[in-house]
Amino acid sequence: MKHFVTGLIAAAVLATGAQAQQKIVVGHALSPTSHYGVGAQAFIDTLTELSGGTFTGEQAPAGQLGGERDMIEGLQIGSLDLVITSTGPLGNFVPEIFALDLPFLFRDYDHARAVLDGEIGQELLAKIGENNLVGLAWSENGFRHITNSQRPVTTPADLDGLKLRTMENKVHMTAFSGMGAAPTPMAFPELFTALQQGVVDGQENPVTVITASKFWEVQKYVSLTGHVYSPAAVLASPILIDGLTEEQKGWFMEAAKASAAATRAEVNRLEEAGVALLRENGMEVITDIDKAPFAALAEASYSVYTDQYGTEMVDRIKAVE
Ligand code: EAX
Repeated sequence: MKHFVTGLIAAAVLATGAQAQQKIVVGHALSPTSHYGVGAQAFIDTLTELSGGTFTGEQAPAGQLGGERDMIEGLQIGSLDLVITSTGPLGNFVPEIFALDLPFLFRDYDHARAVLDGEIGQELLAKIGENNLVGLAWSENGFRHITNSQRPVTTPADLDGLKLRTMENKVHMTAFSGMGAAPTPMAFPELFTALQQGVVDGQENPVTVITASKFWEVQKYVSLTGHVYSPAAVLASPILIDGLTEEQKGWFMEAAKASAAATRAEVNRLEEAGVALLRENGMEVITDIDKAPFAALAEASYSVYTDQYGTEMVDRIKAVE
């Protein structure tokens, strides 16, 4: 609530001047220099520019305002304006989104981006809009890989008994149970300490997050399993958006697109440079992985989505060139 109220007071005070001004708070889980940080700044800069300074903004990075689930709830009650979040907890609010979390569904970055930038992406943003949230744009986290402190993981058998932090997402948890790990769902802000203290042995995240969070300080091995593509969404509070004029809504849409583009560019950069960075920081990177046995065991998680919605969306996603 604090930021919303602060925003209102700032707007009221400044309304007595030449032009009302409103500061938008953009929450995310990672560091200000991460791919989300870059995207948050692009949002703020674009919005400020398009609005001629009527709107300004600031980042609330590193889970300052809670985990991704907490921040999404913040949007719904209007205590937070904008969030850049993985889809990890989003399916708990908009179950159709679980389709995007299915393992080994997206072939590569081009495929994922084509799906999200096309008809399917638009449909899913609209679904978000039916659940007391506003989906402004699809941004990106990246293909996820497994890290751990115990042993090199090259086959599913190596996951046996490994306590692995997953996102609070039942598709992911079912997938990792199927692959033989012991999934432990946890909000991201708790993860570094949990790894440090050995509460969990491992976790899975894209190179972007592993580098932004310096997981090499607490993890030895990274296996490039690329087991699931992790989209991110630029979400806004409906309470904020409903109060805007059509012109202002357009600025927010444009700013969200600029944010997603900046984040994707940073994902591209880190996909190029990231593995060397992991090695430089002492991680053992296992690149030669046969994905087929992981995929076969993770298949069970598809029913979390298809039992409710059938296979149509999955087939449509696969068919996108
Ligand atoms: O959105 O929770 C997670 O592992 C996410 O990938 C991370 O917070 C970035």
